[in-house]
Amino acid sequence: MPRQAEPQPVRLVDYRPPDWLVDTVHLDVRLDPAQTRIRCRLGLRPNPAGRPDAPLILDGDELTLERLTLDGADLPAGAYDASPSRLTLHAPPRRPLSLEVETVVDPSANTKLMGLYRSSGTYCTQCEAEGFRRITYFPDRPDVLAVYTTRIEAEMEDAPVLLGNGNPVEAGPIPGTSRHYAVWHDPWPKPCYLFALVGGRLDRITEPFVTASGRTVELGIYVEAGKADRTAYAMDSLKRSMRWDEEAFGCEYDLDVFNIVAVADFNMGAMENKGLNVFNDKYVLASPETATDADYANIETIIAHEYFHNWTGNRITCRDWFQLCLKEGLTVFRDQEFSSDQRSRPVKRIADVRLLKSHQFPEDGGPLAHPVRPDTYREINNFYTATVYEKGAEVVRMLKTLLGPQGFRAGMDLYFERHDGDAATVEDFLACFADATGTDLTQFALWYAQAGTPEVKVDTSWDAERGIFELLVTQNVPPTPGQPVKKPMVIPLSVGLVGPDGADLPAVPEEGSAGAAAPGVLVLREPARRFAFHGMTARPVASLNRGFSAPVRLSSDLSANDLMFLARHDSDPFNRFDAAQTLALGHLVAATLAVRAGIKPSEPGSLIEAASSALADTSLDPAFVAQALAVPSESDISREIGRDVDPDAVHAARRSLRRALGAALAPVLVSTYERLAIPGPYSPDAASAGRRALKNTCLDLLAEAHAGDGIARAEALYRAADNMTDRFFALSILAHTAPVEREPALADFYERYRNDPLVIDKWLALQAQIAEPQTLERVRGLTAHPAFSMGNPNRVRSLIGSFATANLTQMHRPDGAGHAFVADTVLTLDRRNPQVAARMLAAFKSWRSLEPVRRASAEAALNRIAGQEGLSPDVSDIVTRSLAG
Ligand code: B3K
Ligand code: ZN
Repeated sequence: MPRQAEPQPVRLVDYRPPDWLVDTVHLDVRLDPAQTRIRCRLGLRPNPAGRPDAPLILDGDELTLERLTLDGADLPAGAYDASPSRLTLHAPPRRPLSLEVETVVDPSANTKLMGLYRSSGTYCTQCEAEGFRRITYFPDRPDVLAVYTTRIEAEMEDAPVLLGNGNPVEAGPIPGTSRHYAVWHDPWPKPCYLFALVGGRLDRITEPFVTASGRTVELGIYVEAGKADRTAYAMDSLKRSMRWDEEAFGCEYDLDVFNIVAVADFNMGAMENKGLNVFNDKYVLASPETATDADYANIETIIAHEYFHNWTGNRITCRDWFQLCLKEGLTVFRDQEFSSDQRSRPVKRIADVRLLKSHQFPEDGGPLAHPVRPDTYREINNFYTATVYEKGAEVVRMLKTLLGPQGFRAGMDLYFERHDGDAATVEDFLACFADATGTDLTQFALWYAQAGTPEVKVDTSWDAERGIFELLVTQNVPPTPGQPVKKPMVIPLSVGLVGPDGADLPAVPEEGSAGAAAPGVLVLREPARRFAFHGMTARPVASLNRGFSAPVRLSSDLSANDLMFLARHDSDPFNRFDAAQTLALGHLVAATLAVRAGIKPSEPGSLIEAASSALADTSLDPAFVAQALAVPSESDISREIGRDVDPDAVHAARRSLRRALGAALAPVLVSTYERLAIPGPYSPDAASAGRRALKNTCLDLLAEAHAGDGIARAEALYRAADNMTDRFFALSILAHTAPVEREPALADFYERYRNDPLVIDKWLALQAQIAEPQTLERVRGLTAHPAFSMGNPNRVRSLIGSFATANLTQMHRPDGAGHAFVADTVLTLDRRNPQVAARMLAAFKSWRSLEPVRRASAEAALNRIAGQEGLSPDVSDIVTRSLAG
């Protein structure tokens, strides 16, 4: 295979408005498993803001042109050029044109799952970011907005359900044939990445929803035959999302129908196509017997996220793909707020920050670091990252912190009013908040432009004589690829001063905090600044960055005693949790270094004390206590260590802390476990889920310590469980802590659920995560198991993705076999599905922080990939950036 020409990077500074606009798109799609014929008629006109005399260039990807007419007439041969990736009309007349293009595609052969493909017999599409060009030639860029009418035709038998964007117009049989058709019309102009169609044999549930202004919308969820009984929670989540968006943001739904289709083969979680969301079935289907509490929570969040895109993404879309965070960061913020309102706000915040630290911080600290709004890309699909999504959401959250709830809402209202129907930019977005509140956001905008996690250091001082408590706050933004020197950022630090009795003291600094931030929010804009608090009668303990108000790495001179005190008394639940985590992380880092040096780690006395007091406080939300008991992850510890990381030492240190906790707390863990093991029917609500989380966390620590009959209890729970949360948690405990009991339980689990691929995914993922040297062979073996398929992204992510990202000791085996295996898989997968391959390759993102032996092996694996001919642009981009610098 010839080496592919390096695709030229796309740069934000090169943005130019389109030369041609598309007002209308009429599609006629004749579905066929191998030869789907697409006739597409475009109503085009020259863009007054474009270049005069510009050719008309339409994007394509692996397309064959079957027919082309302009205003109804064939074009002379020299008037155009057609290649699989481009259709050019050299000198089209500068007036409104009607261009008709016919293409034929093979949905069954489409293994990239971009464009039109078949998933378990269902025809479906995925167009974001650049998949529409795999269906027809089109100016495939988000600032070309058109009104779409779609006629879909198929064999009645093959695809009795035919769905498109917008509202249904007409449908019926095609007389004299076995085929039928449906016409859909979407009145809202949209970019082509929001186009979708679906055809298949699908079951459906529907429910009406009455909007705030009294319109009735028909909601539909479509699933594979026989699975309609697993859609109730998704439907309920959808209705709650629609109501919440009306109440929290004044956003009402705008079509007569809203449809969701669940498919089994999907590159990501879900897709917000206008009026026709397509979902990975994992985020739709749930029953107590097959889904865990975490699955239910994910379904709620993702249903909400895609629905919220209707306003933040669809009604207001992105001018270009550099603006991705404009829809993604903002929509993640909105789904986080929704879930916080539906569940426990502090627990949700803890979970979100955990995710940010475990996924985004390592990205920001490694070779793949990029700004929330990148300014260059080779392959846009590689930028659907934790930085764009999760850090993007944190940036929106900081805006709210800085402007206050009213100021924030005023800015959002102005954004919807000013930009409805637009393809907007981050500047447009920020201007709304600046204008609505009279705030200068110039420096704040650096959050979108500068990569890297800011490091904030706080030094406290106490002048007992004058009653002055002072914080010296400094910031430093570390260098990242392409950005060696950084400017200081605007950092809103929510701070509390906790008095000796545990109550908050007034935290108003002497000079007032600059900016309009709420009381208790200090705003750091300079490299360093002092905040003084006068009139203090006793030395307070500073509770810093409450609620994780800024996504920074914070260090301070708080002592272990201060942290213990905060873990007990802080009125901010997030910081109560965080203080305990900081203590635990400190212990684990020291213990890891001790293990490496062959020294015995110190006893975790104060951690046991903190855990014991959390367990004893029955006034606390069980979900919160479960989070407080969860020992920082191996990836957290590795990140904290930063360099020369030995994953085996990390694992050993973490395991020994868990054992110590389990052994020391056995009696209270047993009593808590027994107290919370309440029989009764399963309910996925947050309170019940929280009780299960705490109960199972207790059991996990007991089993780890081989105390309190932990293993026997886990076996009993596995057998008696009436829901997947308990059964799978019990299985996980056995898999990780009981090598003997593990195998029969795994075999039993497979037999019970062998016909349920989503449950089998859990089984695959669990086995891939076992931290022992035999796991690689086990995973290799499972790739040949009938339940596994390289063609299904969920299977691949469950088995190999879990191994690569959630089993650090085995992925980073010192003999390099883990790296080699993942590299081989990436190469195999790249020929079939480059997006999934590239995402798996990103598991190497922290390779430089490994100790030398493992680092060399990771580098060799990356170099081997880089040396392959014919890599996809997706994999080539990740491997090049991973190795650079
Ligand atoms: N917008 C889609 C993600 C598309 C990913 C394309 N590679 C789902 C979401 O974020 O809501
Ligand atoms: Zn999204």
